Amino acid sequence: MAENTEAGIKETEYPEEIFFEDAGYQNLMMQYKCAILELETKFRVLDTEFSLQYNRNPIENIKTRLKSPHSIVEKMQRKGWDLSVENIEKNLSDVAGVRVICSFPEDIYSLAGMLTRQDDIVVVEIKDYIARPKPNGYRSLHLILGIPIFLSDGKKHMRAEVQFRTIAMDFWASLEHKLKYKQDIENADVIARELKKCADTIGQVDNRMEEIRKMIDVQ
Ligand code: 0O2
Repeated sequence: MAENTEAGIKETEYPEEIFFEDAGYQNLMMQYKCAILELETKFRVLDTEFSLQYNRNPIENIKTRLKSPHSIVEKMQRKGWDLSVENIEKNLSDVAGVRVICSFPEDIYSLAGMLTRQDDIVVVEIKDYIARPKPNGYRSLHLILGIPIFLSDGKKHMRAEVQFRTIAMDFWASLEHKLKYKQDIENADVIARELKKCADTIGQVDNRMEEIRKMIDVQ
């Protein structure tokens, strides 16, 4: 908030705080929350049906998050976009985020296929970091989707990011994310090399576990 001083009106250090209290921003965030709810329900329905068909649950866990005001400001500044409700909606695809943790790599592609074949879902972009891991070893399947939400005054399509990972990929990514934000780390390249080795091992273990499950399934 701006404050009066002897020298006159002093600019606030955090003018964004006013923006984030704005009704337009709050309304947009409410809509993203609805998109998260819609997606989460779709995944729970698919998991329930899959478990009856195959006698196991492909989804270990679903995590959802609304991008924090701090992360929104950071990304808008990094990309050079002015902070406005319109610009957030137009440019950011990951304000609504859903992370689906699966048991096996094959489940990721089955679930992604089942979801994207639904006729109310629009596929905006697919980034397959499992088929093509990032140079640091990061693995995950990212989908940017358009999903309808039904409000009192009609239907609206919202964009959302879905990340699919196995338990092992998620373990790696969570740890790597924490380490990345540590300041003044010594031996950064040694650590990066070790993380890459772990990521590759994890990729192999995921595939071997899937083979073992298939061997058990045929019995
Ligand atoms: P948070 O807190 O997870 O939401 P940009 O978002 O512009 O940097 P882009 O192309 O949109 O780039 O990103 P991309 O590749 O689709 O990845 C976006 C998200 O994927 C990240 O969100 C992470 O959640 C995850 N991710 C991508 N690469 C890595 C990685 O190397 N390590 C880990 N641990 N996670 C990764 P945010 O924005 O970082 O934040």
